[in-house]
Amino acid sequence: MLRFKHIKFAYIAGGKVYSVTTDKSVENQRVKLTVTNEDGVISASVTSVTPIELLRLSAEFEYEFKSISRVFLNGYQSWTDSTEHPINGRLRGVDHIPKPIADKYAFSQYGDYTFTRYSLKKGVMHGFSYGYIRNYDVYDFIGSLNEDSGFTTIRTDCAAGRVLAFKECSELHIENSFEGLKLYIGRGSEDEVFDKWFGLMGIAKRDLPRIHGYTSWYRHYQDISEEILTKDLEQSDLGKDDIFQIDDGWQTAVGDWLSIDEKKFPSGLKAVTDRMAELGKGKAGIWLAPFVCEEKSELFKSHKDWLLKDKNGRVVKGGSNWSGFYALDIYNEDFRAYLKEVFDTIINKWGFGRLLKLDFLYAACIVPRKDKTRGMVMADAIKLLRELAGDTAILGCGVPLASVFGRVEYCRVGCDVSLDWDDKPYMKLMHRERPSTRNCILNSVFRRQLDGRAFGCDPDVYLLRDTETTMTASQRKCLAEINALTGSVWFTSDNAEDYGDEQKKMYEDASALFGCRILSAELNGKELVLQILRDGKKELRSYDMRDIPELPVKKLMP
Ligand code: 9PG
Repeated sequence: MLRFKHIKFAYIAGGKVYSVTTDKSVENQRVKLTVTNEDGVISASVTSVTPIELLRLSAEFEYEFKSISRVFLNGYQSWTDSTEHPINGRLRGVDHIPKPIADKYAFSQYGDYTFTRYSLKKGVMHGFSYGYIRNYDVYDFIGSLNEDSGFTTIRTDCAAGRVLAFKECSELHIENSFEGLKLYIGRGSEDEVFDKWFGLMGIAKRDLPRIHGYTSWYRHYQDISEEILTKDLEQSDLGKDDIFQIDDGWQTAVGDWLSIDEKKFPSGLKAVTDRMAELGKGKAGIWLAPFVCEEKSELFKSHKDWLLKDKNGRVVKGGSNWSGFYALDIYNEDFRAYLKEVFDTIINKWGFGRLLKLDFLYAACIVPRKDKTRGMVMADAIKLLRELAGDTAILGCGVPLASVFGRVEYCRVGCDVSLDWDDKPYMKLMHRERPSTRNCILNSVFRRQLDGRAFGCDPDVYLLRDTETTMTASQRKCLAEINALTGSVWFTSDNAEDYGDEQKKMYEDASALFGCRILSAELNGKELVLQILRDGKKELRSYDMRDIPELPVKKLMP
């Protein structure tokens, strides 16, 4: 069990720094720190009679790590690699990347790199919102109950037998009160600890149906058009309730969501949703990234006041996709009005009423404010999206997960798959959010407990085709089977017409796993071993996680 030691609290008042280490409530004339520890919930909240600036609020625990212990710490956002590690594990940030390259591609913006210290020491690892130490089938769990007031970083130092939980609050100015840390600490089986945690958060289990469908991304990337999509649609075997989701590439520029690329879609997007209805194939879904705009967009050029600024008044990059992109300020009223029009147009005028894939959401909270933590900003951003989407289902993507618990129907839990197993060798130098089929699979497995509790997990697509890909047949089979076992989203970017006997067999085998439960998952270096329950019987399945030398790419014949 994680044993609570004490709280560390520090703040600035009247230009002076004050700090205290305590396991119970303390107060002075100015500030009160209330510490409670009851029924597995530890909290530390702050009230003050004068304005103060917070510096640190953390809880320390002792833990006896064993050599067989496995450590899971949830990565910052959807795409961040999140897997179990041995107790001598390490995480790599972006410090190893030469600075000019890291700056050029704004690598630090995708994850936690600008505000989290990465250690080179073995066993020093961190994550956000929740984590556990697993000894065989016993989970020692730590999970925050109030991420809307600020994100919680959980950090282990396995060699020192220490676990720390930091509430995001440095530079936060408060006038009267701050909720602070609120942590559930529990021990039990997988179901016991996860059920208890979601119960304490007041998030009820939801029976979200598995959605089946097609997304254009991993077939055409941005190269889509009315002609291409109509052909995909006609050749697909989608049923009327499946989803046909148009991904990135329909807009003239990221950010300009009211401007459809007319060269690609001469009859507009309504023509595509109409065609779907006509064919009785698929319900309409679409991708957009509501909180960012690329450098070459009209929005970037003509609405500088909508751009998010850091404390020095500088615009904030979100990363290097497209022509490079910037974050937008969700508190700007004109920008909010624009988003309202965008959602109304997409849903009601163009007919995308079934699913919105809302992407790159982390950008909204890259910089905290004096009066709001990142967690507060992200919560406000998701509230806005929920209002704008109404009853249309949201598939969240590129988002700190705790902010969307119970608030979106579906959410991506890993990075992008790619047409390679672990992308090109030089890509391994990139950030933790980079595309990698292997990393995506591991995230799906080790975040599987969120499925049906937090939202329906989106493990990204399965790809069975043997054209354009360097993945071996067993790697493609692994991807499909893990998607079937862990997710509530069963999407592909393959064209079922291209399937030969091998693909058809893989499809049958994978979809036969729907409804089977993963009882345990062990990552032993190169091998992932799952114990699953199929028709009341236990079954072992093992998957090779090695990066096998690439195969020559078979090109798709025109
Ligand atoms: C559209 C794509 C697809 C995809 C999304 C997202 O870290 N990265 O470099 C990175 C690149 C692309 C990316 C995510 C991360 O893809 O996940 O499914 O919709 O946007 O542009």
